[in-house]
Amino acid sequence: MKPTFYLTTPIYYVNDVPHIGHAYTTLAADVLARYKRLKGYDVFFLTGSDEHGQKVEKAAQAAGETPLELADRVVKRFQALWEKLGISNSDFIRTTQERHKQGVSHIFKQLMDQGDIYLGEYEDWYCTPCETFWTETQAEDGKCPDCNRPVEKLKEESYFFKMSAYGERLLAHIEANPDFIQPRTKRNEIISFLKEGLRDLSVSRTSFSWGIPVPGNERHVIYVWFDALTNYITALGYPDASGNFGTYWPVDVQLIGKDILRFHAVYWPTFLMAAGLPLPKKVFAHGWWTVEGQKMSKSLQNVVEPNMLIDKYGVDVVRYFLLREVPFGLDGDFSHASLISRINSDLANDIGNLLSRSTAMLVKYFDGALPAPGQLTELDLALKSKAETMITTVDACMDELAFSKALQAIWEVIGAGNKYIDETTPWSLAKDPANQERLATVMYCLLEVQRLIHSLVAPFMPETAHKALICLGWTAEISQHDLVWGRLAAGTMINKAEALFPRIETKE
Ligand code: ME8
Repeated sequence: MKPTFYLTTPIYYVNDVPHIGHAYTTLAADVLARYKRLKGYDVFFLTGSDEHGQKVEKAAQAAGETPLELADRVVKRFQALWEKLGISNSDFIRTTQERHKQGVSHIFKQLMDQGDIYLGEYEDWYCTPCETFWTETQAEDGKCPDCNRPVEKLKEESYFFKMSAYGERLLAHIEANPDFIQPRTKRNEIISFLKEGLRDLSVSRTSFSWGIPVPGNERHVIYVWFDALTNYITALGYPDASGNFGTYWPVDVQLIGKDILRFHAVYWPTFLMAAGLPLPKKVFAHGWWTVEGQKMSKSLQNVVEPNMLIDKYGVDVVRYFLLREVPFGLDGDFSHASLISRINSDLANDIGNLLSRSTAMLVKYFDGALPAPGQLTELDLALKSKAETMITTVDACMDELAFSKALQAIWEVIGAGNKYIDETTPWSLAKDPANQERLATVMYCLLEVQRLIHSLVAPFMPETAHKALICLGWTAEISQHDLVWGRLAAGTMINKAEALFPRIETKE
């Protein structure tokens, strides 16, 4: 039986349309999912949409729709983008689906029955025009942080989750499992937060109605984060453990942006502890993208639309750029200049050129039939050994979610391949029939190294790798057993490759 691997993205709010920030998390998850499948795992990859709560209710009101009409409309845009980006998710959960609502009611009721959720009173600052509660610190100077109008102290009946009872256990868990929260700086933030002690958490609202009703008290709807976080188990069929839930839980990796770490590293694990369920193995919070040095926002009108980028540059360029440009876990900046520079140097020059040069030579010197290699020289062995190192380095990087470092390791071998051509000068070997065996060896090494390169490029740029591997005469699925030197058989017919990536001409 294959080992399982379950990974998730956040479920995105349907009050906003997808932008590169959302695409980034989903893309990173997709690359990891594809890599794990290649390594022989039975992968379950979940994404979805977060459709309840006041934000969505308000956005629907503003658009003159019901919340569900709004959700139906926006969710299609997310799903269409994921398809266009080549996202290979196994399922897509919507929090308005029956399977989700039932699972949420189930866990909420269990926690109520065992006394971990109790009815109490919520007292905080309230902005009536905005219908929003604010904490003491948020409502600084007695003003609403949204509209700046005065707030008043208000009491509201609310259900509370006994989060305070789980803080110490969670802290002990984090300390005993150094890889649970990553990267390390984020882990430290959560540890400091927990050391201050946890308060009980208000987990229901009565001020609006767009949500899942509290079991047995329909005046309350369940707090949107309690509802949303539970998606990671309801999508697996929780509470029924006979199917996917039994197979895939606990989740191996939860990918999120740094903005929602506290929800995933504090609230979610304490809910799970209370429910007696195992905790996620890893939560990884990545950084945020700015655009040309500025925060991405609707009011600045600088929101980068992935559809537009894909139409202009192609899906693999977008996939490559987002994962190569910034080390996963750090903040990064999106700029057109750096995108174009990556296209021209890494893609057109490095990986594209290597393939077109070498396949053209093979067609020219051997009529497209891959020759068997002779004895490998030191130069050839050095290339082979670089390819082998790449395979182990990429594997280690993927375990750490160091996508950019993995790509760097692949590009080092691409660079070595181009250098190998310059050093072996096949065009001069071809001039003398006495060098035929040496030429055969050189050509074999050149094509075999690219088979390995493109096998590892495949999770990042599936279309590009597919095109390249077909030129290299490799039509089989890529499997981990083929991640060894020498699998490309002599006699394989090789096709001359078209340029994989056209250069983008820019005015100085
Ligand atoms: O928070 N850079 O949904 P959301 C990088 N529904 N990533 C970004 C980004 C940026 N500028 N902007 C957004 C929610 N993201 C909740 C989640 S999960 C149970 C519920 C990404 O639509 C990043 O992954 O606001 C962030 O965590 C997510 O989008 C927030 O999406």
